[in-house]
Amino acid sequence: MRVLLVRVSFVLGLLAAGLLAGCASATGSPTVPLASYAGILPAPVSASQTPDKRFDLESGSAVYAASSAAAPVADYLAGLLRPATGYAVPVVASAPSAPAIKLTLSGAPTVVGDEGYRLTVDPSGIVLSAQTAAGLFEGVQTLRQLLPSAIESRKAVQGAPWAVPAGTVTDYPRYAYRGASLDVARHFFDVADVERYIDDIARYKMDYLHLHLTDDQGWRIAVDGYPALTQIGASTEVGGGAGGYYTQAQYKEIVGYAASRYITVIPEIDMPGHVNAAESAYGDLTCDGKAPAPYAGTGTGFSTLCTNSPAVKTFVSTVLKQLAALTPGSYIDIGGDEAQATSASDYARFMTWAAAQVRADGKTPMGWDAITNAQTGSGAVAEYWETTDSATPAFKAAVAAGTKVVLAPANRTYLDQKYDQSTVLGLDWAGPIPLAQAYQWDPSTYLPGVPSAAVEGVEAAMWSETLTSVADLEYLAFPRLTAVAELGWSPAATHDLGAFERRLAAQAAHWAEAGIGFFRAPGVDWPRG
Ligand code: NGO
Repeated sequence: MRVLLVRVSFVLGLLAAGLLAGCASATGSPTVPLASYAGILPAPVSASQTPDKRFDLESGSAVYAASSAAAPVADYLAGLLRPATGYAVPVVASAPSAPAIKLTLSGAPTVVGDEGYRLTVDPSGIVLSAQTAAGLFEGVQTLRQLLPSAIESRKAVQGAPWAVPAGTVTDYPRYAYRGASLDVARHFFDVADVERYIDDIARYKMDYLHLHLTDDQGWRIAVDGYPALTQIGASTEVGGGAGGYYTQAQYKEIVGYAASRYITVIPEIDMPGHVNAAESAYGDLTCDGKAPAPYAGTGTGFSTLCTNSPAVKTFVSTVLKQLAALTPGSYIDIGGDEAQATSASDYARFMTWAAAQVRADGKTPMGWDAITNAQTGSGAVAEYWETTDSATPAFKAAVAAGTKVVLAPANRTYLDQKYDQSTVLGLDWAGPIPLAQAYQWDPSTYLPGVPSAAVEGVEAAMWSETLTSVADLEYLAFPRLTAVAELGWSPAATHDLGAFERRLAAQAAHWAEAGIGFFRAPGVDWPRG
């Protein structure tokens, strides 16, 4: 009963927010409210809703994969629809007689590109078209937002009619890089936790997961030939907990799971600083040859690899080669932040060498903005995390020479920062970061002296000094993750804080059904619940 009341009060709240219109069942009794195209988040390029018409998903409805390339996304969609509806939702390879949801790789306009889609809903059926399976997947995320929020329940619910309002969406991303990072080093998150976070970011059409795999407090990936990295280097975390690591098989599972959501995993091995965990396992990575004790504090900037030593070169090239082999995507991240314990000249020489190793392994180097003090080559990606918008001359020069930029300004996109002074979780060195601050900026003009053409996209960073569970991650991510996702996906012309806040109000009922806890940020007319 309590659950029911909560659900009804959410619905009432959404009605109050003007984002849902009531609809009636075939018997005329008021039932589940109809979603609105105005609630789609991130805002689509264009959407138009047809009044008074809808498609009803019924017990006989199928998902029709018009080609084998569309089949994996059709399976994924059917998997989303089955639990709550309790319907069989078969995936079929030829046109069914009953109204269906058709997924096709033909007929989408060229403008949708590699990741966009067109969605057409009318009473006789739904057609989702794209040029790639990734585009279909992004369209499915839109479709799921147009269903009643009860579709998110993992148990069968009386949500019928499962109505989708009629209309058309044509949509594609503003930026190629729409990332979220996750620090599994300060606190370890197991495979299931990471997969849950992958699903969280997939909802909002993000396409990169940057995994911060190593830091002073923990080394989280097994490396053949260096067993102590996991035996000793993975044995703790902030606060002294048990830590943990991924075997290479588990890491591959994460990469595969992300790929099934059209998300590319970028592994980060942070160096030449942030290396105490590696050094606690192998003392010859330090210049004095002595292994330091494992570290469970939250300090930064105190450790460094002995950058000129042959043992370090052998170690780093081995690690990078194995990671490259585990990585289907093009980027390998070599960190490079806060190397205060490394001299500037050692830093430049070593990071130039490390970037060349990545290239030799057939990948593109990526790192924090300080890597622009090294020569990382054209097409390398520097991630800007500073709290000011004045990039260094070295950064601007690197961009002029072909370095690409991912924007993750700490005072905008760092999800680990508190929302306000009363937030219990999180750090506040770059914050607090209220929702509007996360949303109100334009990546294309953010850095004076950096042309918009150099900006590959944005990233929402989740550092885990204070975070130990998925619930912690979700509380800090929702809703600010969606602000970064919208900056990455939606056309600049749709940027509007008030409209964004109204879109968020429409998402909240979905989060509640999916068990995603969130911060009720001021400014949003959150449904009661
Ligand atoms: C900084 C630092 C990280 C911290 C994080 C906490 C970067 C790139 N280096 O961001 O080690 O975890 O802040 O907010």
